[in-house]
Amino acid sequence: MGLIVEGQVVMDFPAENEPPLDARLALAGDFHRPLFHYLPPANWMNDPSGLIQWEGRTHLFYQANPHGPFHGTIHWGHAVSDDLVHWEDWPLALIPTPGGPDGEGCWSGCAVNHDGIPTIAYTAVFPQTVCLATSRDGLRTWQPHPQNPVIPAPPAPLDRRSGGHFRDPFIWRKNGVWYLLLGCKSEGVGGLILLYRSTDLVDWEYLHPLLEGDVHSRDPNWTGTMWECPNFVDFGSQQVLIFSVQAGHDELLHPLYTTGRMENLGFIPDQAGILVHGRCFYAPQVLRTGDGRILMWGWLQEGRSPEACMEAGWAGVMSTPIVLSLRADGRPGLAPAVELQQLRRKHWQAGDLVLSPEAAPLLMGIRGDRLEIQAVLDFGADPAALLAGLRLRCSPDGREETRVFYDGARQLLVIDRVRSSLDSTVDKRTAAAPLELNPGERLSLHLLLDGSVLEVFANGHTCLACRLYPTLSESDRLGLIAAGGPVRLIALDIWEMASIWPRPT
Ligand code: DQQ
Repeated sequence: MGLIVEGQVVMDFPAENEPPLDARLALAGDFHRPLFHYLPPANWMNDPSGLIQWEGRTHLFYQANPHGPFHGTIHWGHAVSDDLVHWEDWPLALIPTPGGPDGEGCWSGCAVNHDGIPTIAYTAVFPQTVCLATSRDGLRTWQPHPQNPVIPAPPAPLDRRSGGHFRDPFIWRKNGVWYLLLGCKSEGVGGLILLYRSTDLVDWEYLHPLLEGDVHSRDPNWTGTMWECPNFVDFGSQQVLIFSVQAGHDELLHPLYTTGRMENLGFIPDQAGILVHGRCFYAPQVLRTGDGRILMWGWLQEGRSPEACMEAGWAGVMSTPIVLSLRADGRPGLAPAVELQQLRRKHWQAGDLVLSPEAAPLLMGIRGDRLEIQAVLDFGADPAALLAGLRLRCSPDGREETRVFYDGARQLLVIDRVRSSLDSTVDKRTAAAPLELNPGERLSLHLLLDGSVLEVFANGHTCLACRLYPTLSESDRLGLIAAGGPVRLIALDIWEMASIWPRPT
């Protein structure tokens, strides 16, 4: 059951006869390990893939390496939920077939309901091709399609310029026709999203690039060299493309969005930006739920070394479920799904107090490393000179702390990790997102802290995520910050959050 890798014991993925909960228990006590965000029992995970609702249950597949906490021989892991919050581990869904088109891995893709037959479209490697798998037993086991690969190579015009990088099928159906997007690159030009269509999911006609990047432009954001994991989200009057940006070789930046309108199989772009800031949240996938919401999960990357992941025995975690909407100003709205509220336990409340720089108040008696925090701050008529927010994961001696604040002068929402850990090997770069407050607009912060995971949502549209690795077990204190002048704290709510697993893990 264990595998020795370079002197370390690495948990092997639980086989059918080894209940996943036991594998989870083996990692209990690791205070960096999240308890209310989904992650596999052990080892590696990356992108969410194949999100689908089937007979009232939500199926979350994900990129998994069952043989260790590193990216290699990628399989599809599988978890199932009744409420979007608690998950059951199911057996691996896709396993590379030696000698087959996916012999070296089953990379990202999607799942659709093909007239009653659950069908996965995924990236088989190497070379990168699109393959199908179907299930006849309620999504438990999956069989390869006899005509695999159904898209065997990049389209002729991109044969050489893509360098074979074309992957991550995303499929939807409109008026009886299936449409498919693939992420791609054109050397020296930029990232691409390719559009295909089909009537049977097997024969695909390549149409054209739906969106193209410009590797030479930085306006409004650099869009990198390769686009991965495209998503098409239809809000009726507007459509949104979401994709993740790779820079150079293997450097993963962040997901971008472009809003616009799909017309005559073309896409007319409108606004564009970074969907989630912090260089941690990557490769999101969306799911339209039965009640009409668009939910999104992303992969929260580690911010520690491969050696630290080997020692921990796990790497990668799924983001919280995020509701994606389109706001009146045409920008995406982002907020944690309300289902998370069932995990709220002990509650602390404070309100209407003035945070003055002289008395940056401590939150006495409140401790925790699994918390939901909501704070409403009023910066008054001129926020330009002010800075205010929260301190968390603080040690009593002040050696470790992470600060989350709004900097009015720079109009930035900031996660300052410079002193987040005494470990010099972990990522402690400051993460920031632009955020402009309209005159009189308050700042509504919504934080989710879960071991090493920190997600920050602000004013229903700005989102930052990153990882924290404090070394001291007592780094679980909280405090408030104010600088430049007084800021009013209108309301503060803090909840301890329950684990999503039935036994302590
Ligand atoms: N991860 C997958 C690829 C995808 C990348 C491989 C994004 O299919 O492009 O695990 O993280």
